[in-house]
Parts: sequence; C-alpha cells; structure tokens
Amino acid sequence: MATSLIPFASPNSLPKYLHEDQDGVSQECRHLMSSLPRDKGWVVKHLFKYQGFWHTTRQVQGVLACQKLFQAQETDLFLVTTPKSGTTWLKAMAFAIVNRNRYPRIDHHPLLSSNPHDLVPFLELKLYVDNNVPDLTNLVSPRLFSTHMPYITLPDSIKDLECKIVYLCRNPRDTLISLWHFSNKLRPKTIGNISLEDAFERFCKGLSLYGPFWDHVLEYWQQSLERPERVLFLKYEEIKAEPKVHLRRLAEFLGYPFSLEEEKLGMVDEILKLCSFDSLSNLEVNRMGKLSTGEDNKAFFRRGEVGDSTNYLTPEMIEHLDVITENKFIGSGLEF
Ligand code: PAP
Repeated sequence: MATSLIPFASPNSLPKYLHEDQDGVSQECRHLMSSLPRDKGWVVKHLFKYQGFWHTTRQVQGVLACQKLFQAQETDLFLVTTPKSGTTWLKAMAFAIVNRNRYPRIDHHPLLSSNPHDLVPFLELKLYVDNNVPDLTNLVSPRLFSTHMPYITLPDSIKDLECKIVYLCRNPRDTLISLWHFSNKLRPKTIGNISLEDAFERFCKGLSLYGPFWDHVLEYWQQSLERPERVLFLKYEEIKAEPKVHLRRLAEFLGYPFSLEEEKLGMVDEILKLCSFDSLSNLEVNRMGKLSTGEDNKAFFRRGEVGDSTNYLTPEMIEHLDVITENKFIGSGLEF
C-alpha cells in the first residue's frame, strides 16, 4: 500500500477556509462552535459538526455568513458536490455550456487561462469565507455558483426559489483516496502525518470534510427523486463512461440544450475536449498557477480515473467500505 510522498505545505499557504487561528472568527461563530461536537481533522486540528456534517472553523463561519446573507435569484444555477468527486470537471463543463455564446472561440476560451474554480466560485469557501460580504452585482445571468454544503445547510432562498441544482458524487472508494491525497498536499507540518489507515477509519465513521459522505449523497439523491426538474443527480463514473450522453443531459437540465446545428458542428465533442482531464491538467495556468484562495491549481488534477483506489486500499478495506455503502443506501435505489 502506498504512503504519501508529497511534501507538506507551509501553514501560510493554507487556503483561508483551513486557517485555525481565532482572529478572523466572529463572536457568533465562536459561540456556536463552543456548543458543537468536535473531532480531529485530516488537515486542520479540529472539525466541527454543524447541522449533522463536519466542517473546519472557517467553513462554519462561511456557511453561517452564506445562510444569513446570500440571496438567490430564480435564474441562479448551483453546482453541488461532495469534495473530490469531480467538482473541477463539473465546473468546467457547466461554465462552457452556459457561456458558449459569450465565448464562441474555443482557442480564446476563459478555461484556457483560468482554473474552473476561479470561474465558478464556491459560496462558503470563497465568496463568504471569513465573513466576507461579496459584491455580486456585476455577475452576468445566469449566475453560476458552487458549494459543498449539504442540502440541509443550503441558504433558504435557494430552496424557496426552487433554483436548479446539479449534484455530482463519486464512488466512496475513489473519493476517499482522492481526498487523502489532497489532504496530504495541504496539510501543514505542524500537525504531522495522517496515514491512509487513519484517513480510512475516519472516513468510514463519517469524519471527513462535509462528511458523513453517505448522508450528503443521500440527501441530494432524495431531492433528485422528489423534484427531478430541480435537482440533477450525476455520478463521476457515469460521466466517464458516457461523456457525450451526460454533457447533453447537463446542458438540457441547465436550460442550454445543444441545437442540431451545434451538434453537427461538433460542439459537444469540443466542450468535452476542452474540459477533459488531459487538456485542463496540461495548461500552463493549471500546472503553475494558484487559486485566488491560495491552493495550487495542480492540486486539483491527479489521476482523474475511475478505480484508482484499488492501488491503495486492501481488499478488506474495500469490502468494509462497500458494506457500509450498501447498508447506508439500503432501500434508496442508489448504488455505486
Ligand atoms: P474539489 O472537490 O476539492 O473541488 P475535485 O475537483 O472534486 O476537488 O477533485 C479532484 C479530483 O477530480 C481528482 O481526482 P483524483 O484524485 O482521483 O485524480 C482529479 O484528478 C479529478 N479531476 C479534475 N479534473 C478532472 C477532469 N477534467 N476530468 C476528470 N477528472 C478530473
């Protein structure tokens, strides 16, 4: 079984949502956190359980600010994911679909010079992080936002206005391995190493960023069954297996279906190529650049494959995870 050989990041290079000092944390947030269950984090010292899911200190603050201040518009589109389930890919595809009339020239496309995370901002991790009050007045309609927030935590206006939500998840084995690698890249030296065994144990207990993984997925699965016109439920593995089918589905759901003429011109293939792992990960901006929130862009591109977890997890670990998944999803109609 492989262990991480990735060098530690310095604490200064941590994105804001992982800062642990109390300086920028509001009184309200500190007060709330003192009453929340807490446990050990993978990257930071502590995670806090808010509304049934685990967050870092600054995430709790971002979530609270967002719940209080964010006002959705009917035309807004939300991309929701469990961490490491293909968020970067989904952002690229949705951005390219929705903005294809604004950027008809693929050779001058914003995705060639900006990381998808800078084009589709996270609500709680970027816009509202640290109690920031973002100026959203210049955003063109439809506004595209993303979040890892569980359904229960979404700001009321998103639910009240019945905004469209695209939810993407990935099988828990590959999600866990991707999250473990990502955590290794971000973790400061001061809190030491996390073994894969430790990460596995915590993930299985539900103790991971925005975990329990299964509860997060089930909430949105349920919503997609109850209101399919409002919540589109996607799986990373299914997009990998049939990219064209799912890109078309995504475009239709978002309200931007491909016309016959666009189909004939090969637009579906062009967008898929632009957003592919190979194209995005080889761009200068994604090899050398950093996000405005501090992470290296390259941290979001590793293998981009289905099944890499078998290179890390023992057969016993895989079986254990599969049993948890089966038990959690029993009767839901959902499986991986
Ligand atoms: P986030 O939730 O922190 O934003 P996210 O983009 O979901 O991260 O996770 C990165 C994973 O998506 C990586 O998976 P891996 O660790 O198993 O390799 C990354 O390689 C993969 N990924 C990024 N871009 C693409 C893409 N264009 N196509 C397919 N997979 C991708």
